[in-house]
Amino acid sequence: MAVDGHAAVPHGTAHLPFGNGERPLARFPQKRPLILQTSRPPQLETPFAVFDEGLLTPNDAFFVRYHLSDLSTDLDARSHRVDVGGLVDRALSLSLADLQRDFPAVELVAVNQCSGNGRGLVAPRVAGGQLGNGAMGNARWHGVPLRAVLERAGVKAGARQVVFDGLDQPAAASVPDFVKALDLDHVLQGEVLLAWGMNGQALPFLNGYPLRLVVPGYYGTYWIKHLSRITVTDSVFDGYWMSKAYRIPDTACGCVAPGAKPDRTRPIGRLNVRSFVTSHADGAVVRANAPVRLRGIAFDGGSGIASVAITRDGGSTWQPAQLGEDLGRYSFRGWQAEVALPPGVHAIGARATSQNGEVQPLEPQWNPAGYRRNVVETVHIEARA
Ligand SMILES: Nc1nc2c(c(=O)[nH]1)N[C@H]1C(S)=C(S)[C@@H](COP(=O)(O)O)O[C@H]1N2
Ligand SMILES: [Mo]
Repeated sequence: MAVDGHAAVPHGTAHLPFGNGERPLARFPQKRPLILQTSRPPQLETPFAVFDEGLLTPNDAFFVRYHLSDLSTDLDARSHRVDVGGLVDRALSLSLADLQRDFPAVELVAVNQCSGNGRGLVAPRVAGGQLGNGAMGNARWHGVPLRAVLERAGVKAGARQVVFDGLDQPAAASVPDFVKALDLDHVLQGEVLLAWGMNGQALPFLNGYPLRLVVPGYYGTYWIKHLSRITVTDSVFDGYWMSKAYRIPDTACGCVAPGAKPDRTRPIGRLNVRSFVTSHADGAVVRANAPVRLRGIAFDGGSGIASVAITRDGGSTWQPAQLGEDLGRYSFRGWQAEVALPPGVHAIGARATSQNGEVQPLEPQWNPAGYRRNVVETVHIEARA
């Protein structure tokens, strides 16, 4: 399959909730019209209303993030191979059929969220893709645990990290290839998957066809698409995308005072806790003093959601929401709450608490790259008599 310059056909305009937030809607293969952030490489944001359609984000609406413009034009699930090498007893070269035949497959629902999700809302503004909150999605992933593949290869003593590369390449020599690494200990816990299935279908081309890494609870940056090479190393991998990019301040909150430069940084890791109202967009109008059912989603980095509460007064008082079906601790968790609003404009906030006690902050936490936004978001709803 190929994506060329003619693939993006305008389908109207989206308005993200910040200055210069107008974006064309574009239609790429296997995708419904999505918010076009860049076309080369394709970067597409999910229109927020999609998150009210259900807990699983449909494949054709799932966001797309790339760093490199030279996408493979020769992707084929029959000929694709992933090579496993480095500090192993036996180097492997596995086809999809090998993975499907030789290892027990598993399914897991997990959120893939870009580190910069919501960056366009960060103040003071920071450089990088000015995203609304649609650079996330929740899917049922199908694949084999990387641990089983590494056991087959036999990891040698002294191994420290596992390094991942996909088929996309830089279009300019000045841009480093997109290569990421995880600690071996992390991978050996067993949840990291080599996945070919997404919501019961093959991965869409733009989401990593035919094989991608799924790193439950971790930011999307580690979820390497078109995965082709896995290398076990005895060192901490220091490629550009680990040692320079995708780093956060090495402080307890991962944040610094707005505008400050951190003294030390560390690689970004787990998702922090977030929640959103999905039933009503900012500016929605409802009937005053009649029951209004608010609906939304919440998630965290894998401890699971303990509770969600609603505020109508900037955080002075909170009304508990009811949690919905539990699709697993890495999944979106639905919630709902009923309110009756007197006439006027109401600022409604939802705040989630995770099972490990993490709570969304009422004030935004800042870092230079605009990563890990998780402040309580506000939706204004107007109640009319
Ligand atoms: N091969 C490859 N994999 C990649 C990237 C990339 O540029 N190339 N970007 C990463 C980043 S930063 C994110 S947020 C996720 C996004 O996954 P998606 O495009 O399927 O939504 O892919 C990750 N995997
Ligand atoms: Mo990302």
